[in-house]
Amino acid sequence: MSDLNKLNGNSKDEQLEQYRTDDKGKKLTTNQGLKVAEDEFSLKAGERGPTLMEDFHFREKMTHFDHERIPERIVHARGFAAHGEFELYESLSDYTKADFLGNTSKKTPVFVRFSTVAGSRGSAETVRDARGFATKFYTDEGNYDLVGNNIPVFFIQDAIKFPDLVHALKPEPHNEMPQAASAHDTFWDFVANNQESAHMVMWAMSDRAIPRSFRMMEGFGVHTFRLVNAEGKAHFVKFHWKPVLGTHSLVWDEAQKISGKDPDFHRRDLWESIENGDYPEYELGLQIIAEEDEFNFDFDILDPTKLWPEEDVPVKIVGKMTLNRNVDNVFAETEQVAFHPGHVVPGIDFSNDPLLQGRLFSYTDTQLSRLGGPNFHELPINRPVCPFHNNQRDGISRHTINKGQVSYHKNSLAANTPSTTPEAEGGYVHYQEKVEGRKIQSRSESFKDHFSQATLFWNSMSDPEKQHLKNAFSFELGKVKSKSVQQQVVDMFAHVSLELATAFAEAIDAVPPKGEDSAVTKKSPALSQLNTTQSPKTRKVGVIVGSTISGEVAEILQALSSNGIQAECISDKLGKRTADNGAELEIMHTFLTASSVLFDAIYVVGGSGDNAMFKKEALHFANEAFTHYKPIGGTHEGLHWLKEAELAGNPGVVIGEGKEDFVSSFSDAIAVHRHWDRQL
Ligand code: HDE
Repeated sequence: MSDLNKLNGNSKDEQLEQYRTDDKGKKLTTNQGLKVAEDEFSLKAGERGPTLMEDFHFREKMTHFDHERIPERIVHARGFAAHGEFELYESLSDYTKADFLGNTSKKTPVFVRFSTVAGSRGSAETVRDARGFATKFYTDEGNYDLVGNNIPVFFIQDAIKFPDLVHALKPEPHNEMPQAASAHDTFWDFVANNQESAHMVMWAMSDRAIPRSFRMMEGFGVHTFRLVNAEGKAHFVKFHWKPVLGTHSLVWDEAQKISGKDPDFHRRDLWESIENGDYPEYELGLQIIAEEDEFNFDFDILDPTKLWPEEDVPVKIVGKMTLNRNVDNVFAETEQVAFHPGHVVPGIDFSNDPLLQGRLFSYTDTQLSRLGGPNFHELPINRPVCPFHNNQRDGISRHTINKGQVSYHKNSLAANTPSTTPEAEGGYVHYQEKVEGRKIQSRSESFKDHFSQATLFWNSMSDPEKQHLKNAFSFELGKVKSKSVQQQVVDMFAHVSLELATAFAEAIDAVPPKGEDSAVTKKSPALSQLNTTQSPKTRKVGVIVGSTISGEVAEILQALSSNGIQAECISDKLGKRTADNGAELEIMHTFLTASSVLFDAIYVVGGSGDNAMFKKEALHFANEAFTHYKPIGGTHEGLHWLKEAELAGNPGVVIGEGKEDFVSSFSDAIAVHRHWDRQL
């Protein structure tokens, strides 16, 4: 991390600075501060004798090591995080009294952790899964956590079913397979027998579940929350994060190959972008519904399996979050951060969504075993930047030294302090919603339509996206062993789309569905990724260069870089190469260390003196990129090779003699991201 980014007036960063330590250049000591003279050999009775118990340094070092691990998160174990800040474009004080949403002159420090859901802590990152998108805002009124996902709906409607969902999704207990995958019997058995999952399953089988980058995915608060203004007036709200670079995905074959070639693909991408100064940016959007309009929709706004179509309830863009600093220590920050949807500030409140209500219990509870006790709020990453005082005391690993004799409320010995704060002065008061009813355990009638929005999602997809859905269902159910479960899923998704269910029924040799297709014809264009922002910025191009390099290539790479594109050279060996105009190029990868799947585009230059093996390797990169619909460029020798291989002439394959034309056409092709109109 560059020191320039540190201590830039960011109050969380300043607070963390007190806890940072740098061991470089220091003397090695025990944890008691004793200088250590020997760290390579334990204390033994004689050169070849047994180790002695009195070797306190050995014991301390080994004991600490033995206890280095903590339980991984029960879900969202595999994650990566970064620091940043949030700026507000316009005051929302008409809707909420939350200071960080009212005051446009403030920059609020944030910490964001992205994650997969199903896999364990060491699993690959490009698996098919929802992604967690959890943001901690360190506001002056306390921490506010927006603990969301990159999919706007959820599998279940009531929190009581979460343990069942997760048991079904996680590796099967008798043989602990498969890791980080939903393609197995128990998951699909759960789906077929809990049909409220239909809508989220559509998202999970779509390209949304294989994002290209954490920087290129949307975030959603999922539940309906409440904004409450200073007059006590409330509105329902849904939160969105919109990535400035647009929402982009991998293709499934590529995602699986990346899992082997670079299981850290997403964290590497985030880490390197921040190190390069290409700071990931997301705009905050709000969908707002007046309380009096609660019942004006053909779905229940409390149902977390439903989204609010953006065409019906527009997303109001209100601010921007920029991630500009990597962590110093992944364990201390990313692993120990504790999010909780119940961490709110005045002006933000809950709705009666039964999934949200259950989450409000689970998130503190889980930290007690994960972080070992009730004092996890004292860990540096979790501390608010504003002061905090109460009568909570003691417990495992208490850091705070509370002075004084009083630790109870009410008291006279400390003049009844710490004292409560009236609402008008910033005390949190729960929204006084009128609630009455019988105690019942049932599903509301208004939560019983499981398929209309699943069909809305299907209807909104472009042709390539529909094909990807068919392929994903065919893949996942192709891995399911139970014929009965396969058939149940076919019959279930016939309610969503006959075309979809018929396609995967054929692929898995199940009985094709019969009956009427869904009557839902509505579409929401905002759901298709074909309608997202297209930009070549920060795209990574693998440039295949040979032993001799024309000076023009160095100029082309320079011009691509001025369009925000990152070019990295690949060849048969590492090292520096000098182009014929004297420019120096660094070969960062070889055919062994790189793979086309790690790049957004491939540019083949080649070299006249290169042998047949070199050309074969170069074309292997180009051909694989072609099957993943990626932009391909060719100049110099590469131009002829792409022609010979019959790749030239296809959509998204740019060959060029002239530098200017090539750079602009190739940059445009890169901005498109994937060329679906290619005939494979
Ligand atoms: Fe979570 N979830 N969840 N979840 N969730 C956890 O909390 C839970 C749900 C989400 O980067 C756990 O600290 C229940 C929806 C994210 O640290 C746990 C239910 C959404 C993260 C938990 C849900 C999420 C978690 C595990 C159903 C999107 C990772 C570790 C009622 C809005 C946060 C932890 C991080 C983590 C419980 C459903 C998002 C066990 C009971 C819906 C992003 O408390």
